[in-house]
Amino acid sequence: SGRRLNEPPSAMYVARVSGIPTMAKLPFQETADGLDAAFVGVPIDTGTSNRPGAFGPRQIRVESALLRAYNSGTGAAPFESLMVADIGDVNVNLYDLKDTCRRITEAYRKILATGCIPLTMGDHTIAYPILKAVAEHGPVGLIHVDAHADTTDVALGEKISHATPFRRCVDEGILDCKRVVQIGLRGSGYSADPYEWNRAQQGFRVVPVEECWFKSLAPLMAEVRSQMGSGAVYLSFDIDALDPGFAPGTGTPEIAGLTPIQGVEIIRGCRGLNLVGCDLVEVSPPYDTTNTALTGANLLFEMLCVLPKMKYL
Ligand SMILES: [Mn+2]
Repeated sequence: SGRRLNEPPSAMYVARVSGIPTMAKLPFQETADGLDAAFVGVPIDTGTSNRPGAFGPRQIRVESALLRAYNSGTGAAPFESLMVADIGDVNVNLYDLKDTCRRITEAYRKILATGCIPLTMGDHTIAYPILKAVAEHGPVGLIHVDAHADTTDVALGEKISHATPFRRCVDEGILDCKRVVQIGLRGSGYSADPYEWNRAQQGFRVVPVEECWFKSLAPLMAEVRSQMGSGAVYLSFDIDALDPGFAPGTGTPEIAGLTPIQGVEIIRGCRGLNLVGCDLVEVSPPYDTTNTALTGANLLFEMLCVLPKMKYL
């Protein structure tokens, strides 16, 4: 097209450890104007119920210095396909989660109005105010990867937290419930069948982790693609979907989770879908004894590599 696109500096020519840590060392710009996709941070942990860590987006950006320009597994060339930048963080209110949600929806209205696809980092509370902006043109499909269903109605008397985003979305008609899948759910519950509301009452497809153990998730994703069809889809990936052996730096870890390979299979399985937004949430650096933020950075790169209009070389 002749359009000059942003690309990360190659570590062949610019030392990886140099520079200001934007996501993938991409240029920073203030707004989404002119972008096809943008990395966005929402640095809050006030919706978290355990082991908080609001510096998740910042730490993912630091670790993302290891990312390179091409996806050697799929051939995706994101920086030859799309104009991408880091547009910094939403100006959150650390002392008022509801006001933060209002600020997020307002910020995402502006981002989406430019035609840009946001790739967001934060805690899981943010999926609700983001989806509220995304669904202003109609309900959307959802691929939700998580250890938890995040469909609690009320906790400690409050309707807004990292446990409630998809409940609020259902309340407000934001989700196309026949096009919702939740993958990797597990752990002890508040009842014997904690997913009954999701499955029986809302018609979500629920894939508990036991259905994921010991196998490739590529066949599952073929089914998910036909469930999603050609309509708008949002991908929300909670890092705690992965086994805490791989990703301990998170607030509410649950044993016996997905492998990073399965996480990548899920994201690569989204290729061809009409993705309108993605997030990677719940990275908590204070509890990160290994590579959780680096894993998060790579999963965000994989998301970028399946966005519409991607070229595969
Ligand atoms: Mn979650």
